[in-house]
Amino acid sequence: MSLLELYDASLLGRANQPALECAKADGALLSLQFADLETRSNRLGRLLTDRGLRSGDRLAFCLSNRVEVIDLWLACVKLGVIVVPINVMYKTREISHICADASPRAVVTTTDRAGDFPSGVELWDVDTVTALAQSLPGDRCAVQSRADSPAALIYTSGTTGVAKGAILTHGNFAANALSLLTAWQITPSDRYLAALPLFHVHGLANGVHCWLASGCHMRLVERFEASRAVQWFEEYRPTLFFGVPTMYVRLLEVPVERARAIGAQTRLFVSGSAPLPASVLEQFADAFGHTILERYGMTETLMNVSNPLIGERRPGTVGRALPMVSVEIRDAHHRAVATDCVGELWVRGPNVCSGYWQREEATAAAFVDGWFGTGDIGVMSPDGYITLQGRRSDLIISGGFNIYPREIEELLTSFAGVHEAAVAGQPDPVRGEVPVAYLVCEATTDFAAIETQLRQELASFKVPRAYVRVDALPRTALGKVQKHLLPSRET
Ligand code: MCA
Ligand code: AMP
Repeated sequence: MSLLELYDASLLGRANQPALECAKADGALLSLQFADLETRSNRLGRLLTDRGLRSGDRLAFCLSNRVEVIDLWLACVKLGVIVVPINVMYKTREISHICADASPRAVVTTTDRAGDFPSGVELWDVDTVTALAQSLPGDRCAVQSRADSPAALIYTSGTTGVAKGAILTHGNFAANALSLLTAWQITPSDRYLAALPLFHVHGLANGVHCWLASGCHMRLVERFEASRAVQWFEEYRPTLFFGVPTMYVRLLEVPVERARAIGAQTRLFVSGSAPLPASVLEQFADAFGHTILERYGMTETLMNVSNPLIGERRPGTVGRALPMVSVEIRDAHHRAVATDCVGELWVRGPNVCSGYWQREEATAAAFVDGWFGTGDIGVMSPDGYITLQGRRSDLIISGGFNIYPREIEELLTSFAGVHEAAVAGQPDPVRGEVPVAYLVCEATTDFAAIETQLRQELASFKVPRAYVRVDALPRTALGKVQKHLLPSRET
């Protein structure tokens, strides 16, 4: 099944229904029906075809949330072109790796970002592309994709710190959407406030796909801003909100009467991408009158596990396996462990990616007999609720964005005078965790100079919030750094 068949119930079946609203460059609200989205993406598809893009080619985008990302996604799905989203916060080094690995035909971006791209990468200005497409025919021209045809390469890192492109197929996105629609009972009468970035799975595979597959209404905002969130909730009156824990922490600042009113009009608040602290869940319930529904997923697998819409949303757990998804907790020898015993989560289902782009070894290492090893450690209760307890790797999650310490450690040790480096997550009440760097270095090492250089090379959320000089890194007999023994500190 091509994803387009899933979208057609909305694009064609609900053609004259309101579909989407978002702010235009001048601040005025743009309102579109599904028929408008169909025509806009057909026109863009013509332009992509005229520029030589064919099924299986890659096209990247590096954009904040805007309607053109939706046009681009739909046009690519229609043509079988594989979309490569790039985090807008990434700097040249991070972008260069993705471009070299995925070799996209072009990157759709804004002119102000041109300096961040390596030479040799073809850049298409989003406004120019949109303007040119407007004069092209608006009738549909689509190729037939299959469930196993790749729809997107989404970059995510393993313990190595080298980002790999998870190959997500039409079938993966369709299965995820159908599973969430069923589990969370999303219907055409829902109103979804989309504040998550569309370059990640949470905003794209969950947000955009629940919208398109259900035919509900979506308000797309450029990015989440705590100071404007109340206004969006009060004006748009969403029934549905998906967020990362940092967003819910920020929403706790909403005055209590307004929080109650927002809660009264909203049907469902979902949290994921990072652990939701039980205290936030409780405070949110007091203020908004809603128990946030927490779920768990990964870029490679889309959504695996969710607390129920109806039934007990158990605090501290991520709930039970979603429809069509099998979850097993296993020991190091791939044997399933008993309930209440700790192990690694393995998953299998139509939601799981087909592997990593052009990385056979990494793909082979990730799968055993069709099961994918998530690297997440947890336990399952006798009634199937899963509690996550950590990760096999030392991944840091800050504001819902992933940080791989190894990437930063390698940069740090490239500075003259820095002999050894370890980066560890420090608890943070708003972002969940923030990175802190521990350095074995010369007395003359200039942390400010290191910071300046790192800001040029790393997305801002990856830049350490503090630098700590240590005499030595605590290591095991085998030389592995024991990060839990690093001195904790105030940031
Ligand atoms: C944050 N910043 C951004 C954006 N978001 N810059 C550009 N575009 C964005 N979308 C930058 C800010 O400029 C600032 O940079 C810093 O991040 C913090 O921003 P601030 O306004 O203080 O925001 P906040 O209140 O701390 O909230 C941050 C946030 C953001 C909005 C919650 O972290 C966010 O959008 N997180 C979502 C991540 C996400 O979608 N993860 C899903 C991954 P500076 O530091 O320079 O001041 S997919 C996944 O994990 C799996 C599959 C799953 O289960 O979902
Ligand atoms: P990513 O590689 O960006 O797809 O991040 C996926 C990782 O985010 C998972 O492997 C988990 O470690 C983490 N994650 C996602 N949802 C949750 C959640 N609800 N609670 C704790 N961790 C989560």
